[in-house]
Amino acid sequence: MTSSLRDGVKSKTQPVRDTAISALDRPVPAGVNAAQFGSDVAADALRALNIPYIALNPGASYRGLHDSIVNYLGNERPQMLLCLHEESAVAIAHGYAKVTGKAMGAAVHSNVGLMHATMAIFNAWCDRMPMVILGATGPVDAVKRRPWIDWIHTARDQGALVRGYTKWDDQPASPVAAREAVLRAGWIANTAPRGPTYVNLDAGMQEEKLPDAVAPIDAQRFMPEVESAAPAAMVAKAADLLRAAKHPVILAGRVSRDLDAWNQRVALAELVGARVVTDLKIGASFPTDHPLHAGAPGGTVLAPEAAEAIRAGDVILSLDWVDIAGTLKNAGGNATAKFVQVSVDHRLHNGWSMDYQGLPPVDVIIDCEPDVAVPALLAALGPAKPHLVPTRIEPFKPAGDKLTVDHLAVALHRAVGERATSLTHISLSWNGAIWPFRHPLDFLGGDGGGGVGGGPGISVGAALALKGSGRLPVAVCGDGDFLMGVTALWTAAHYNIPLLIVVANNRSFFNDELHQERVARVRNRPVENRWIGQRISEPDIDLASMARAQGAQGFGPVTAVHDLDATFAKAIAAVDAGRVAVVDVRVEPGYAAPVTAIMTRTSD
Ligand SMILES: Cc1ncc(C[n+]2csc(CCOP(=O)(O)OP(=O)(O)O)c2C)c(N)n1
Ligand SMILES: [Mg+2]
Repeated sequence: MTSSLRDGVKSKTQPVRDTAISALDRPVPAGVNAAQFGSDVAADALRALNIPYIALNPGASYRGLHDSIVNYLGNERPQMLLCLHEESAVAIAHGYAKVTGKAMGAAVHSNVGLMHATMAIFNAWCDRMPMVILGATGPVDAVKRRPWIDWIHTARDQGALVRGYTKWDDQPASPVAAREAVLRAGWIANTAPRGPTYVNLDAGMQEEKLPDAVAPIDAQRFMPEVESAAPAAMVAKAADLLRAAKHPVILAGRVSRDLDAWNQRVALAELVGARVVTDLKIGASFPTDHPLHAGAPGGTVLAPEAAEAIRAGDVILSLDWVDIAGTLKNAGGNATAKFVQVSVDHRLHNGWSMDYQGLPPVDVIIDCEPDVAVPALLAALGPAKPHLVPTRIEPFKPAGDKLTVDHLAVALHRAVGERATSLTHISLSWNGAIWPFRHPLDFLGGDGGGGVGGGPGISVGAALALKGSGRLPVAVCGDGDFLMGVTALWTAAHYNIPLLIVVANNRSFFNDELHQERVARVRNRPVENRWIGQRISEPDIDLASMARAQGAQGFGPVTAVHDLDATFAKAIAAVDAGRVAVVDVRVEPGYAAPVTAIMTRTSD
């Protein structure tokens, strides 16, 4: 791991390979040093992408490529990370990208593996995270197909399964075309707006013996680093607006994990005196205990202070905010403010997925990434003022003595103390007021697409990227989320990726209990029935045993507030010793009062 990760990931740095991981799954030397088959050429291109790992679940459609990675590349750069489900393979690549900003690889078998992978690909797409997904089809040439199995695993247009939520896909017809496709897939995935790409390698092409040696190319020249610049005229207009603003607001949205860029955002907010709003859907973008931060960060529900700041704002600067129109609606509207949008996201929008959200009013658009626009705005606005002193947030005191998610969060925060910690995932029940974020890696954001089950895999991928950085990776998952993605933990256990997962176990798909309550209220039917078809009990599931079954260390169930501290201390010690630790905390069902009020309201 590069030392810069300790201070903030430079978006252009790649973690170096972890020697404990690279010592695993070593093949006997195959003595192969020249490409002989179609898939060897694709493997060469994969190596040129400079990705350390490819998370996969195997399948005959890509047995050619599988052999090339093991016996031609020697299972390094990329090294295979075996996963028990395609959804976790893709989620691991997603989590890795959340930390590094860079694409990892994932490989999934034919149409069926890709079908398993779809939800995780959608999550990564909505989260604008890069990854290169390699897939395969049975032989396109029907003459080469094995009876039955190759026929069911061959589809006319396999990429169509994921085309609505990938940036680009291809099915190259020759080894040289496959090389080009893999390079293009890496280049497009890593270029903003980032996202998953998919290359479908014909089994026949992979297994074809090369008639002649393929002439080498200088692969890096085919993947130029794309640096976009902030258009000067638009920066000047935005700076004029901000300079004249009396109540400026910054919506700090999708930004990098870079610490310099973080500090520049703080400088900009301080220079213009803007209130800043952040969002739990995405990674930390601004210190949440800074005096200019408006209220606690929220997800679907805005803190009252944030809503008030937005309503009162005269100039609102969005740094690639996920949903300007929806946020305005939630805040109660603002018909007079001028909007400045900094984003390249519009380049990605398509007709399949509406994750682009409502069309917002925009008076000035700076068509580049926020990390590029903010220094340009600072330069246009003149020297920054001295830094403000951070506010002291009063310690949060959970109400009552029944164990709630708030008790869990307070005790967990106390248990990690002052050490650098990355929250790799949070539960739907999370209360943003408890845990302040002071560094871009303190919080990595949500699953992107609202696909439950991503939490464990995303956290394994993030922990992989953080390994050796000195940061403690900690995930808080709902029990529903954990149960859907639990087998991702085996991959973490096998490859010695330390990680702490705390399960906020309310023994329910509780979010949907609130939906049923709302429907019952609207229809004047008994709300007491909201739990039916939602509760995960009788029998209660032994989550610690499920963790142990994957090779992790399982703790709990913790059922009393006074047992939290000692259990978290033991679990963190296990993570420090290199283990995956899972703590099952039995929490009372329930969300924070404002969230419950909004979810169960009877009017729109
Ligand atoms: C793949 C998928 N299935 C179903 C849903 C609908 N859904 C949204 S939240 C939720 C409950 C999740 O349960 P859990 O992780 O335990 O969190 P809790 O609501 O209990 O806090 C469900 C089923 C979804 N978003 N994604
Ligand atoms: Mg639950």
